[in-house]
Amino acid sequence: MPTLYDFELSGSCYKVRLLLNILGVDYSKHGVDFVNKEHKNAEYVKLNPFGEIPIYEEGDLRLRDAQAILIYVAGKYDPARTWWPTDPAAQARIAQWLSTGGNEIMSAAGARLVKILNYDLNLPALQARANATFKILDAHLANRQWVELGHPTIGDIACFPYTALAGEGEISLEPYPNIRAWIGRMKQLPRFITMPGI
Ligand SMILES: N[C@@H](CCC(=O)N[C@@H](CS)C(=O)NCC(=O)O)C(=O)O
Repeated sequence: MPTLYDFELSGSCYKVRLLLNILGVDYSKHGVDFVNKEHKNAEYVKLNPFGEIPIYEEGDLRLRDAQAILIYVAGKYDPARTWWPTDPAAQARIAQWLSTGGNEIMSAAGARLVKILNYDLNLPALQARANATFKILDAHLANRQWVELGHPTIGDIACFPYTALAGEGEISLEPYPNIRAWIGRMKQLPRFITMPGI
């Protein structure tokens, strides 16, 4: 059975929990004491030299990075291949949003860490970068229901948590009606699960 190194309040771990639940995959959780920086201790860094959560283990496979994990889980556990289709152009379209979810949108995650765990980061810069990203995402969603392909994919899952949690970093989604509508659609997905703050 797969194991997810997990922290309940992590949006990056939640991305993986959400897809595993949607696809009905049985897995066990290995709790990481993120608040007390267990992810930086020597034992943990042997598993992920970047000192970050999540980590996903299945048999001999160990993966770090939520986006990589989404690709693996969707490729392996979604026989219909709707969440991560096999067509190269479809994969590349989705990968654009996997990258956005793991990069630009992480500015909102950083802002949230400042507000909820007192991280010493540049809050206004993070909020500004997140807002610039949300402006682009909102425009992209103006004539679409999902980030690509007209149906939900792992691109949506990668972008969802830290967008939906933006308020915890004091980033308002009020200016972004298309994002708010997309969040509403995400919450209606069959087998959707939530996390604190969403
Ligand atoms: N590229 C990684 C980044 C994940 C990430 O930033 N995780 C945060 C928690 S949500 C973390 O472990 N940060 C390390 C720290 O704050 O010390 C991914 O997308 O999975």
